Amino acid sequence: MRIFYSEKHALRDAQTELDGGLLARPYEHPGRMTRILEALKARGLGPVEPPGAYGLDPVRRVHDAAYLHFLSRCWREWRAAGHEGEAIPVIWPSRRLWREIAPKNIEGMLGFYALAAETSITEGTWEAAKAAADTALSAAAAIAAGAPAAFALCRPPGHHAAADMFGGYCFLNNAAIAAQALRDAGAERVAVLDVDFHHGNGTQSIFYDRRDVFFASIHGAPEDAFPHFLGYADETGAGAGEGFTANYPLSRGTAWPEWSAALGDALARLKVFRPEALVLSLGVDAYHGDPISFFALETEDFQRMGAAIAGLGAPTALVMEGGYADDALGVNVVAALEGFSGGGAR
Ligand code: Q9C
Ligand code: ZN
Repeated sequence: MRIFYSEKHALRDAQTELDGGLLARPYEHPGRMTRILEALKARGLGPVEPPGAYGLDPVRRVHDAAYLHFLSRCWREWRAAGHEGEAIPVIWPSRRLWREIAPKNIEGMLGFYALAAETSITEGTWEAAKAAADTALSAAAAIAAGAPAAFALCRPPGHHAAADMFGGYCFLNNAAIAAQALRDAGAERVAVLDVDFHHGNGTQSIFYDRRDVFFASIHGAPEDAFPHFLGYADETGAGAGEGFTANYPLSRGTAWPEWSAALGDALARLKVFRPEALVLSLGVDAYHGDPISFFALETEDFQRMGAAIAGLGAPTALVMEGGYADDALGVNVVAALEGFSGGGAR
């Protein structure tokens, strides 16, 4: 399987994540990629190639121009305002504090475009986020050109990022950008299947009223899990998109039997949809050892997962999302890729 990877991910190297009232070392850090690369190499997977440069046009197909302008300027403006730490939002346009007017002040803008406070913006964040989008776009281009599958090994992740919101460690929605690029390359129907432990709220919201992109997500129930406010089973799409979103919220301790039943249902829905291309939002934080999640999948389950998804028979762009059990990241990603490719080191 072709694998795309950019070293520019390392430009996203936040030193702080607001976690439990402390400014702690972020769970989402550059070492995640190192672990995965080592495991790919050990199993002879690849080749690992640098991504192409696609520019911002395909990113603008998904994200608002004003939001991209904010992301590109945030760090400079934060520093120009005299702040010494990383840029962290502290106020939001919440339920009874809302006008549809973007503020000019950087603290106001941070809250306007943030969905959560754990994700600080830092000097290299924008460059790294663009490289991640290029990586996902390269995987999309590979399958559009006829490859059965391609893997975008990218960070920062993307599935929490909406058209105009960052948070949950995400800035640009790599999977959504890849899905839209596949539509623009001529695929009539594109499916996004999100197996990250967390609900893909950003991807869902981007495609919620569309019937040309089916979104399905298996995740920790929002009553208990981040992002807390979206991902209920009754979210099924709106308008023309009614019936083209499927959510599988699952409870604490969910292991392979219940998880795979949800996957089976999601795949049956996708089979009826007949996607011409699939984007897999591949997080491995459903692993039992993940420090911020509460499912109980084992490494072998990621192999089973990959094999089941390959059974759909659609050309697939696999896009890296979350996964924070550093020591198991490599084996879990390799298991998913080998399962998808039918086992063995291909
Ligand atoms: N105190 C992805 O997996 N909440 N994002 C962390 C720890 C944010 C996860 C809670 C989780 C975001 C791409
Ligand atoms: Zn996640």
